[in-house]
Amino acid sequence: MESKFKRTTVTSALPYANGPVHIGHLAGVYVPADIYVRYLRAKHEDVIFIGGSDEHGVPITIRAKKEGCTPQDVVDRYHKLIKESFDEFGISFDIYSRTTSKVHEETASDFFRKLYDKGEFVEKTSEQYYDEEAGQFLADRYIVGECPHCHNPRAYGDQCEACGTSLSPTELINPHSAISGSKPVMRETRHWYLPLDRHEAWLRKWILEEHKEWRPNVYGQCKSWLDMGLQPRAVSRDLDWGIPVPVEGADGKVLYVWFDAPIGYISNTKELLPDTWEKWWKDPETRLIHFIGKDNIVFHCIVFPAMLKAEGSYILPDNVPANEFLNLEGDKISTTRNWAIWLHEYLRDFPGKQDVLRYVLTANAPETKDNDFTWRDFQARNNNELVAVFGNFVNRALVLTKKYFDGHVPPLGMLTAAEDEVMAELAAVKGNVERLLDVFKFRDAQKEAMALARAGNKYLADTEPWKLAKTEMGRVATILNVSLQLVANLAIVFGPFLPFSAEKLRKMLNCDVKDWERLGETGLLPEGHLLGEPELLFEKIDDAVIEAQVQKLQDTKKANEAADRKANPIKEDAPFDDFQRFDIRVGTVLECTKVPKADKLLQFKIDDGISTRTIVSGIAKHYNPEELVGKQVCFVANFPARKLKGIESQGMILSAEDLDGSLSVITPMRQVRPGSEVK
Ligand code: B3M
Ligand code: ZN
Repeated sequence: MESKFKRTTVTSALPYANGPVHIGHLAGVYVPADIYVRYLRAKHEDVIFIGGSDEHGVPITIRAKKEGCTPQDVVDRYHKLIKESFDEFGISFDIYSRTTSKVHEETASDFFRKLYDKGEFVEKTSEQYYDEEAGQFLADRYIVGECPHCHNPRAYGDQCEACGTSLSPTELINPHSAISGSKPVMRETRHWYLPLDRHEAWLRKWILEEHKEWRPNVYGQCKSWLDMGLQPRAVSRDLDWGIPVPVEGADGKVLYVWFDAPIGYISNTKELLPDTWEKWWKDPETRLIHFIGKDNIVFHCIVFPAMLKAEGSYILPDNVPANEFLNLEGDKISTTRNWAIWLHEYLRDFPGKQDVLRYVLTANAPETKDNDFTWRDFQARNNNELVAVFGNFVNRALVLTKKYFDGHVPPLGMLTAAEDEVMAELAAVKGNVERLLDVFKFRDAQKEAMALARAGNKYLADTEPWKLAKTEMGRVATILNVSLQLVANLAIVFGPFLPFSAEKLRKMLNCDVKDWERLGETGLLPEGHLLGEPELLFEKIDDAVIEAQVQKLQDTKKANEAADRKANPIKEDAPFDDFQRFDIRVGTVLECTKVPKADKLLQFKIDDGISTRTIVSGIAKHYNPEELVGKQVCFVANFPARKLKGIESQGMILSAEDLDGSLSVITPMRQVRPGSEVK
């Protein structure tokens, strides 16, 4: 199909430079974007790949406060780390710059000014949360409280990370300052708003009618935003970190990070191509594609397009292939809880195995729903697919050629049904992969590429050339010729997905074949061509290596649980009367024994001053029964009796829970008469 486009501008979300990047970033945004760009380059299309760090906004200043350094220190450190991780994973940006660059500050500032001059903003004074202790307004993540939708107690003023809803600070229940913890007051402040309501009509038509091909998750999110009705959005903030609002009387105000960050795509293009950047952003023959994660959909499909339209000279995105989230071992990836596989740590633990992670993340890409990364799956895909299928096929083809033909591509003889079958697979692969990549179905596309390796592997297993070596050298030659052509095709088709392995293959084949148009050809390697040295393309990953990674995550989980207990907040106010209804007494332990077949339970006989009562308590892991005999304990005396392991328990012994979950029985400081009331 002839495309109406001459060139493609590919952007990938600018990660906040407030921490390292993890597998969720890679899976959601950067690997798919990189596959796409490498694919277009292999087709010799005109494409640029724009990336960079997002260095403004509250996430950065919060991190600086936590670390006791300046926001500039934070972004300098993480920009470098992030950029290195991307480089190492072969994310082939044409530029990876930053939103603190001079070009960006000018570009964003001019952009604001242009909209301001055109009357595209409305100015409004409103009351916003203000922290009197810290002496500042509480924008976005500076305010935390309970989510009105899912009741997560740690939702932010701009978003609840538990349920994904975007919020405004005034929606939070029990809001408090993330800086001082204090209860904020309302104070008046003046800001500039982008009146999205004015843009609603054309946005509806543009997205809902003209972009029905967008992924269902993207289209659906846009539709629900549009159906709710769009509201004006503030594009400035009261903060001291960011790009100053470039108008009179705006002291102490900066551009909202979500206003300047997407302009970063434009600034970075300008920095890359100072003379020709405009054609990549303003020519209707340019196709603009934004790769992002699902939490950024509204900004890229509604807010940024409205900004571009308001400016007037820009094109709009043609597609926004947003991914859902990747979870890790069943739990949501969380930077603050260190529940992540950090790229720089992966590289340290698995040097040279970038492609393995790329492969697994694509095979499990969260394209249509959230997906889970597990180390077991990682190992299985490496061992059963990359090693046992792809690597095994390549290795056999090359090693046998070296053995029987001294590393020269042998001549092709008569073809049989086995060749017909594998050639049919080869003939189909280009069309199959293209059809999928053209619509951003990376995971299925990679599956098709793998199907070719599988077909090759099966072909060798079926034809068993090693058994024919003494008797039918002509047949062996044919089989190896066909196999080597398949290997050369694998180098092309896997180029976008596994760039390091494709490079290795080209070296082993001593052939620089990359050209996508040649995919499917049966004569990529001429007869007599001398191959390079065979090497292992992938290697098995042992159980011990995987177990160490699983253990590391378990340790993190334990540490998080301990921290949660520490952070265990005080419950809501309760009336004194409620407390008085509980009859808490001191008793002396007369007997204490383990409950058979219950590893947590101890059975007590307690002198309660009136009689002897039996209480069963779940503290067996924390005490030897003998230690407790003769001690005084506190217990709730008026709970209805209940049966535990067949024993009737007449009360509940009180303990304090420590950070690590260990329990310590509550005991009065001085001996008291059994039956004394605790009040
Ligand atoms: N930095 C949010 C994020 O990292 C934001 C993306 C900006 S893209 C212009 O998820
Ligand atoms: Zn929520």
